[in-house]
Amino acid sequence: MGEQSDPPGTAQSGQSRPLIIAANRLPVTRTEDGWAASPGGLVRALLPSVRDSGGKWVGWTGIADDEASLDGPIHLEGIEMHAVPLSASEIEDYYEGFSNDTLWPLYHDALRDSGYGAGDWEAYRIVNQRFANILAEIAPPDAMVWVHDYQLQLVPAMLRSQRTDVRIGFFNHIPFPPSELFVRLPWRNEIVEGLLGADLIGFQRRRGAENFAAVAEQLLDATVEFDDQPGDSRSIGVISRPGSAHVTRIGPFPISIDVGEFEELAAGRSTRQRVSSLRTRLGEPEVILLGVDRLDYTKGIGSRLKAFGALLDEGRLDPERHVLVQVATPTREGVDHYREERAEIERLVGEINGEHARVGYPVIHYFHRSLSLEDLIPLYRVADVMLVTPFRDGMNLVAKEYVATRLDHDGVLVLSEFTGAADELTDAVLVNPHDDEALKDAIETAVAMHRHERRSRMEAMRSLVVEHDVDHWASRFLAELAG
Ligand code: ADQ
Repeated sequence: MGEQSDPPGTAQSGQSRPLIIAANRLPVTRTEDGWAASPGGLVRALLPSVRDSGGKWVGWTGIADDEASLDGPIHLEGIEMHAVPLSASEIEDYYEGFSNDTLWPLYHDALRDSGYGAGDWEAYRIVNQRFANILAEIAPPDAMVWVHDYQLQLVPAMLRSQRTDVRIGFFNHIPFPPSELFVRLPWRNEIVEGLLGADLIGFQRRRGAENFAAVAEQLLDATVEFDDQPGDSRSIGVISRPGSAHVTRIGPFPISIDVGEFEELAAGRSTRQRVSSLRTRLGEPEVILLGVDRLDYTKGIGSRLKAFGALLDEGRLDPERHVLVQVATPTREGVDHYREERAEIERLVGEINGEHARVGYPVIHYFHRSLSLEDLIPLYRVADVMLVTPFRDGMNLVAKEYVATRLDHDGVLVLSEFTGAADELTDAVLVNPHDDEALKDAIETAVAMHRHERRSRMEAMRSLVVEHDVDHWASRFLAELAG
């Protein structure tokens, strides 16, 4: 871990109210013998506080019409997990429909054909109410309830109307859009009302908090006061409404990763062995470029591939010296836009390899699959240039993971200005991914960067990531929520 931090929600916040986490998915997977925990960095950061405070976890198991959801809580990792049952049609309407086909593109200013279906909204409302009802039933007196992400924006107010003793936090993992976009949403007032049920709303960036403040003022006649000057990346704003004693604090809480885990795996013997064999298997190129993303249209994978292909076409990169590895995790395959995105990416990979590959040596090595950390980290270690070029991204943890694994203080990060990570990782080669020429220039700059400059930029980024790891994030949020 980058710094000695107290478990979130306990020592730093000076209290130990039971901590309840609510998120769309429970951190569990079904196995032949029952349930297994499936913790990522975020879950690992929160589990100790939930367990030590006698807290609980609430979410969907990931299985439609899961009868086991009705069998009572799942006991794993020393905590009680409460499953929220969802039917197949609710998954289609609440999750794939309203969450992923309406809110996701709108919040990422990735506007597609309008997907504002009243049926999807109704399912979203019903599922949010179900979460709130379960939380109201299982939360111990005076608990802190931390609700996560855009699938559950109505839960704070729905819970507050049933339980005034609990403190309610909400964290938005994705961007919060500017009001010009947000007000397209037919149910815009309901969403803002829902969120304002919270005592504290965290955003990845200051800009998200400001965007939310603007819509609260515009739509609900709220008053917002920030405790500092606009532009301060850490400040807290207070939102109040006429005739209501309840106030909501808002602010930026940039999320991070479990740095210690990445460093440990990166330093391990098996990683070192895999790194050298990977370079050999890729044909000993001079420069290995890497992209690692969920296969999502917001991640800008297609533009990145086109920029790489154009640099080869123009002779600015050389297929014998430069190769790109692109790993794309399958995601949301039930949503049409995702199927179209996959087809386009695979067409581009075929086209560019068709033009530039030699027998036995593709210029793009493409993998459509999810990798274990044991397979992912050697890729980060072998990559001379990491390409993180989303059109919009709340934070982007891949950028931080890459930096955390570079124990050699080498490697160049090309990073989109439109990620939350760009606020902190200012020593990356920052780029506007909508600008094709700028994208090509940024890749070329990264490939040609001198070792001395690579080192000084990576050292600066590493010290920032090491200091601000996921425990730091969780502790700050929970201390503010308790305060
Ligand atoms: P995501 O959109 O999923 O998260 P990101 O932050 O990059 O984006 O996290 C992706 C995670 O998946 C990383 O931990 C990465 O290692 C992993 N991953 C990606 N491809 C993989 C592969 N092929 N195999 C295995 N693992 C892979 C949302 C928001 C982000 C925000 C996070 C956390 O969209 O902006 O940073 O939540 O708040």
